Amino acid sequence: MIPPRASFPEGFVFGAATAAYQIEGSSFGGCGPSHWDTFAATPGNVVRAEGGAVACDHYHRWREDLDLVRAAGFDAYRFSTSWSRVMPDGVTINPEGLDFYDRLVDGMLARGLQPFLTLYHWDLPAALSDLGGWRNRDTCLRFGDFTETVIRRLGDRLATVATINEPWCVAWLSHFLGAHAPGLRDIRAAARAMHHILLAHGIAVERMRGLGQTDLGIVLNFDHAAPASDSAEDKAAAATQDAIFNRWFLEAICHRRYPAEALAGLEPHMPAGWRDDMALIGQKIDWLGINYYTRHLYRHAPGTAWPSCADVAGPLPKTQMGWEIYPEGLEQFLTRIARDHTGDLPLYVTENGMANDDHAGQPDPVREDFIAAHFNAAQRAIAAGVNLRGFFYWSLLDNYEWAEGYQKRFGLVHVDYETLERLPKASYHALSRALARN
Ligand code: IFM
Repeated sequence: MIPPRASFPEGFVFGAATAAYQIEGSSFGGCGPSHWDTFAATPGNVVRAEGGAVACDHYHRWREDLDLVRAAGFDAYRFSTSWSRVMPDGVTINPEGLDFYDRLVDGMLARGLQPFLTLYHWDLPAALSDLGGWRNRDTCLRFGDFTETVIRRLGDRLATVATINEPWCVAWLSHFLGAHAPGLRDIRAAARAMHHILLAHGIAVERMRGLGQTDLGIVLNFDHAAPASDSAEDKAAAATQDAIFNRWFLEAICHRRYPAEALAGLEPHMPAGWRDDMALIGQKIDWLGINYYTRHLYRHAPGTAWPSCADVAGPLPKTQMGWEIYPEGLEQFLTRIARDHTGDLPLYVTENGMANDDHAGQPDPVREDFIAAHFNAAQRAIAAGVNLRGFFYWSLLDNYEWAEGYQKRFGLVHVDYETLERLPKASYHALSRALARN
């Protein structure tokens, strides 16, 4: 059973999370093309070559969607602003785009929901991608301009602002593993993106502080990295993955450094003068967002170039994504991050959830159990003294799961992609019973 609201500390924030490209519909409202539109249009990149042109049509159905957030009993809604909607060519403002987010934020407030904004959740304007995207230092400055444009318009009504969602995905997954836009497999591109995405964060925080904006943070994703065996080689492989995935961004933000295990491979490819940016990157933030889904087992892969690691299938039950269900990892990350890096800084679980092969109207007990297990893990971390302030379920709606297209269903609410009809799942109702104020 999902632990009830009353079993969490007073004032704990419960929310649902989404992202612009995954739900809005990028063909509406004067939105420009993003690198996800072009990536998806290239055969072989996305399952069934699906893109976000219509997605869940949230651009037109946002009122109904916010009603669903409210009716579930959530306190907050985590959403993102599409850079290509606000600035279709990356620099010129589209007033229609800003008006949309203005209405959306007012809609949240009218329903008593706290707006948790993420400025960048991956939809880079294609025009900036043409200029090198996150390989190009100039993109960080353009991101500063975008940030200032959004904050000048919405800033007076936001509860919190995150600069970037999951920099590991923006940089490593997209420039080294090639799985997300722009689909590169290039260590030099990856090293530059790994640094520039953090520089963009630093510039954005500085620009927002200049405007007097408060409650600023960043959302990092964490993936428990375990060795596939007790061998020293497999342990070293897991430690390298841990450094790239879990420590690179965290240590830059909290300690103004990059971990040696990751620099070992990346340093020769880093942009000139990167050390001079570390103070800006590691400036004070007000909270940290933690996205957690699963763990991975790693083995040493002899004869391959750095990082010389390979994935090994784990034995635990898996979600529709093929991800092992491992709630202990959430507790471990929360306690480890607070103990080693953030101290008393407020933390939020900004994403946690599972994809399941849901069919309209059928119960989804596995998702209910998944939520219960991860709420329990969060509670154990709180009991251990972690300053955890809230928990956001990913996601409100079934939506566009990037390279996986529309087949992977993470929503508390089922979406029929033919009719775009929304149908709350059993897990939505179970969670709303847990969140009810008695
Ligand atoms: O759908 C994504 C989201 O955009 C970022 N975090 C992970 C989710 C599930 O893969």
